Amino acid sequence: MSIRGLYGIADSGFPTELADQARMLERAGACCVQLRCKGWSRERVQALVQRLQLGVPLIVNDFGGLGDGVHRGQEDGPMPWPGLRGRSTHSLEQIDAAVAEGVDYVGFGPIFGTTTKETALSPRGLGRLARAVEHSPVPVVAIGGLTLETLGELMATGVSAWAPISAIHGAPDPLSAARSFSR
Ligand code: TZP
Ligand code: MG
Repeated sequence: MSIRGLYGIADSGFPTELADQARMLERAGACCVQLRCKGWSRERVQALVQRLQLGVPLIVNDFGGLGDGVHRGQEDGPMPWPGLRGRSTHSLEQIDAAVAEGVDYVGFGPIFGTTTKETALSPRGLGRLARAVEHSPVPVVAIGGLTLETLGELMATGVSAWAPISAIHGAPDPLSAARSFSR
């Protein structure tokens, strides 16, 4: 499995059922699907994971030991083992620290302004993303304010994958939007 192209995120902040979001992302060609269920208990996420049968790796935000992998932010504690492991990063120093703990990929962002996640961080921009891509020995997944309009510039940085949320789940036709991101 490689982290490449569309990194799908099913997000509980949107009204469509999480399982339907996840299946739609797989159908659109996402390389993997992350379940981002903010405020959910471990048991509730576990029940969702158990009834989801996807043909791509299922990565769970925050909780380890449920899906094929885990994604954690800077404040979410050490990486569980085994499985695919990803860490959100916002600087080259954080990339170095994530690589030292043995992650399989790093998230990097927010690239642009976002309203999906409350963050005090200023947008990193494409310049810093390009430096992160050059610096990182593991695949970089761009996140934050991504749109189809800026996908070309984003890809020009050489980034391995990208994780748009509202540009997919807030689109009039999410499947069509996801397919356009999946290349
Ligand atoms: N981490 C950094 S920005 C972000 C996360 C989870 C949210 C990205 O959502 P959107 O709607 O694509 O800006
Ligand atoms: Mg987290």
